[in-house]
Amino acid sequence: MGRSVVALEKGGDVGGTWYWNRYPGARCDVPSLEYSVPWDKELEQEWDWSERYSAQPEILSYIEEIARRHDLKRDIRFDTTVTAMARDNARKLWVVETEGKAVFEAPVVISAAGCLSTPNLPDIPGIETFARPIHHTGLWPHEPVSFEDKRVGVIGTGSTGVQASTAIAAEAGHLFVFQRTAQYSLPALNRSLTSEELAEAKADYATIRNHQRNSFGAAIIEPPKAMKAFDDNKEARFAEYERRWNIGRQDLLAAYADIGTDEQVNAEVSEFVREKIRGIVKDAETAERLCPSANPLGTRRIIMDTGYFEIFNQDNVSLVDIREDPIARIAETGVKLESGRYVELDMLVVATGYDAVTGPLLDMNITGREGVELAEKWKNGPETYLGLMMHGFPNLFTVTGPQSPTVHANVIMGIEQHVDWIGDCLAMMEREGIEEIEPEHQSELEWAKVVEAIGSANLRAKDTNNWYTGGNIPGKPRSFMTYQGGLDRYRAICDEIATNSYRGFQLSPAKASVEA
Ligand code: N01
Repeated sequence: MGRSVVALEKGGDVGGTWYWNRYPGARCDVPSLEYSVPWDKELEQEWDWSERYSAQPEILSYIEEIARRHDLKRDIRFDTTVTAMARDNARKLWVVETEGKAVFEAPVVISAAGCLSTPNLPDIPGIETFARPIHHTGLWPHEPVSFEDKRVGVIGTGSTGVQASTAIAAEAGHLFVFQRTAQYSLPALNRSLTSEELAEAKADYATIRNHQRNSFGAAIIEPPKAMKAFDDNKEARFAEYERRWNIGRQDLLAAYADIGTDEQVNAEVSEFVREKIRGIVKDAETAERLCPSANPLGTRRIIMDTGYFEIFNQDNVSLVDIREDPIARIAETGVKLESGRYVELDMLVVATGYDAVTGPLLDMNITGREGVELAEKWKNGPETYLGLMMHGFPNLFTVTGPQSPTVHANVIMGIEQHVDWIGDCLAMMEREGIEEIEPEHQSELEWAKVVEAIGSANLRAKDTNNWYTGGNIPGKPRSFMTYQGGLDRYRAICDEIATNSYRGFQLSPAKASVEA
């Protein structure tokens, strides 16, 4: 677009989530052929993904290659953390302060700070006294970490804890998995990609992209059977669950459209998954503890694993059920449970997730027009229009912001939609002589109703103890932080609003153009 741009990046290099998350076993749970940028047709043809689900090092080198091909690093200031940002009303500029570095000024700021990038460091009594190595998965060291002959504890059994535990179990002297809530996980069935598969995708990438852009989750997944689950007979239903379990994607969740909305249907599929766990884990007591029951299947981000439940058949792996026997405190050399049991550890891995979606924005201490603080505006939960902009914060755009689809769709395709929309908006502003754009407050209230209506219709609304609602962070207000209506529908809404003269936004002409 011929703009002058500077990108401020907290990390020491490109990669974002794939720069920080170097923990063992870190892998994408979206198929590699779909988890790639759709806008570089040469790279699409030249890059050969090695596995069905790529591991972190391969994705990081892919991102490195994008930066190299497009000479992106010259515009990025690495190791630059934004500490505060305020709108200077008089000069119509954002003034962006950074830790120990320069102050930057820009009429427009686009936050691409991510939605899972502010690590949640758990407030477990005594955690600061642990005197042996301790690593949060999202802040993993760049140097190799050896688990050999070590007693390693992993706290957390979300997507990250499951991946890390599976990899650490292969090396550690003994692994202790501290589980507070048992979770559903489906087999990823990861494997090498064949040259035929790569060739087939490359021959018709347009079809893959077209499907991604026009589908709910930007994912290639089998559509649900065209009937309510209980209108199908039991034998056919279980055959369908079994078939989808064996695909190695998230297809099981979509076997019937009412799995996400009908409690009884969901209960049947949840039990199907529990039976699978019981079939894998040999010790019946351990299997039962691993069986999720606190929430319906799919209300939390589904986990895709590569042999997770199987590790509990190894002699060097123990499950520590901290729902039944909670952690009392962490001491210098291990974890003390309320029962008095002491688990001595050489290393602690903290896989406790993120202050998701709003955390990265609030971390930047943003003050809008007339001194309004974002933290104050969002004290009861995020208020946005389309998850793209906030009233009172002119010319501040957010990518994968709260109340946008975020991780409910392949995030690369979600980012593409946001960036294209923002790019078109900036082009419109230039063309029309608009100096500032911001949504009306009323538009935010109406968007919140849309987000809530869709969210309430899903069983997810019944499970508020996870990052989708802010329930994973003590004291964080609970709200529907994501738009759950699908990327295809979301795209149509955003496009319609742009086509209708950016309905719901205030557009302020530049002074010069007013005078003209
Ligand atoms: O975090 P989580 P994550 N004491 O919040 C436990 C994406 N992702 O990093 O359930 C003890 O899901 C907590 O327990 P509970 C993906 O979108 C993608 O695993 O609250 N335990 C839970 O078990 C995912 O959803 C990939 O009872 C505590 C765990 O920590 C998102 O990132 C890979 C605790 C946190 O689970 C976040 O996943 C990895 C405490 N004080 C992640 N506090 C891909 O493959 C928290 N826990 C692309």
